[in-house]
Amino acid sequence: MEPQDQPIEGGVVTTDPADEIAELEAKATAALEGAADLAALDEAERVAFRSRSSRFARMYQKLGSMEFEERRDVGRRLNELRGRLEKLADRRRAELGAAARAERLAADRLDLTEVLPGRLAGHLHLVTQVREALEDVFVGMGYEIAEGPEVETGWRNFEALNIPEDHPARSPVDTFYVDYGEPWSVLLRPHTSPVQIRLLERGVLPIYAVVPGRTYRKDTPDSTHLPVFHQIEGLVVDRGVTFGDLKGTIATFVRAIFGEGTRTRLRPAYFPFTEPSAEFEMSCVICGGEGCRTCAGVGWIELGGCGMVHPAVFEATGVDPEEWTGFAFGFGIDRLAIMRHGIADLRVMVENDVRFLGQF
Ligand code: 2NL
Repeated sequence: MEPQDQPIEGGVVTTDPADEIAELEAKATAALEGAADLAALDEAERVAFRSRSSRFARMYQKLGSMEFEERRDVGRRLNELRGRLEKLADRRRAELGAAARAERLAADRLDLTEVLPGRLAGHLHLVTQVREALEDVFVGMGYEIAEGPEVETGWRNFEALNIPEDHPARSPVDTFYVDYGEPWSVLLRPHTSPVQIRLLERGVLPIYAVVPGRTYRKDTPDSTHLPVFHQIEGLVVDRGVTFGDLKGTIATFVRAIFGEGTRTRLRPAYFPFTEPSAEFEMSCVICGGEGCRTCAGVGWIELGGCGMVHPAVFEATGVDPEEWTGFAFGFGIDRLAIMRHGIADLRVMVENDVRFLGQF
């Protein structure tokens, strides 16, 4: 005799409805959870509570012969049980659906890098390779990589960077504005600095970050300009950061990318978002500083700009300039890539001639 079977007077064996519901639930739960595919789940559902001959349906039919109190009680339990089983079946159906989808995606996967007879193997674009090489160098120095949106607010691109209202970079002659929100309030970022502004706004300090990404300026393409290009900017904010730390960081990454013998120098410059500001240059990759056509005879090649973060940038983003100090730098990844690989013209990067790009 099963424990839930209760003998009652007259020797008739019957079952307490509460025990029967519990047993039904245990069996149905096991069947639903154990269903190995969608067909098995449909069948388990049918047997458990959907079909008219299910045990669930039979218990429902018995309600008609019960006294009012018991009918109300058992009816409520049955309805609650149906709710739980339906939820369980829905969950299992979602699990099985996700598994089937993952299986289908894995089966449909096409390896586009596979070498077809007579074809080149695909590989990362040169700009991506150089970007990843730069990221590796900075990750090795303990920096994090940060990314942000390419469509940004004028505030994060200009006001927060202490760039005055009448600065030429803000005019629609230089910057692509987007017709969204207040006039002139949204644009395609002309540098990656708005991502660093986001890091400062977040207020999690210290910051050691590099920000690589695509940037947009209304430049006519020539050997040194593209309207869509890539930048990487660095931002360090900590207590007691010096200009010497900045110089050492630039010297270190330039040697890592261009070789240990490469020298770097800083020359005074002006940016509204740094003070003091400098341009950084490296010894010419072609002639090593002797003077050649690539470096126009001077032995040095300009890479980018840098400086100590201006207190106005800290103030705009809610960072206390009395407590925190920082440096920042920025340069073009595409320009660095053509320098590193001795390419004379930036435009080859976007012409996408695989006979050219396939060499790298
Ligand atoms: C260049 C010059 C530079 C920065 C970028 C920066 C960012 C923040 C605060 C302060 Cl949030 N500075 N970025 C600083 C100096 C120069 O780039 O010639 N880029 C191609």
